[in-house]
Amino acid sequence: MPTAAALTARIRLVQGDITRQPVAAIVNAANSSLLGGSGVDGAIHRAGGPKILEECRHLRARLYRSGLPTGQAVATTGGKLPAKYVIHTAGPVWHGGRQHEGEELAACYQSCLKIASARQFDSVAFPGISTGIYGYPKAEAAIAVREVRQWLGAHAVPATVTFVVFDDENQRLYEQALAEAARS
Ligand code: AR6
Repeated sequence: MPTAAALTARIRLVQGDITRQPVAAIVNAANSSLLGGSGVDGAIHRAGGPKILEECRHLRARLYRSGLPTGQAVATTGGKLPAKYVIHTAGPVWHGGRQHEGEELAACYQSCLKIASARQFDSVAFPGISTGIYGYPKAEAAIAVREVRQWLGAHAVPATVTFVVFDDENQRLYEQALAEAARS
């Protein structure tokens, strides 16, 4: 089991646009259709170009005819992005917190990390899955930090995880969650 300091050294926090991150894979807060949307999903498809959607369409037709279930993830090319791959996950829509949203959100992080590990993606960047259009309270970012730290504690890959936040509020909340996790 790595020390708390060793785990902390493998986690980064960046404020900005996830489509510009020079990592092996970025995570897309997608939806079950896998066919694109707005928010970070729209930004990724715009910046990555049509190859990503092409692969998503194939995946829909072959593996996910009823859509990607909430909490699961699947990887495609990164197209023209600096990241070679995109890991698409379908986060939960927030319904007040009593409909297993927490477990589903945790499952999203686990599914993405499992793919990164299996495919030897050395570095992965996550947006705040579900914290935009899907309405998940931003203050619950600690879930993301906890899941990532747990994973890194037990696995060597990915070597680093970057949390990419867009707004100042998320920046502050993640800083807080990371500092708390580092102390525990
Ligand atoms: N880089 C980093 N973070 C971003 C970016 C960006 N370029 N753009 C937005 N965010 P959202 P969701 C942040 O709404 O809540 C789509 O239509 C944003 O500030 O993109 O999971 C999908 O197709 C927020 O904190 O995703 C689905 O239908 C976080 O990314 C639905 O929205 C997630 O916001 C998914 O909703």
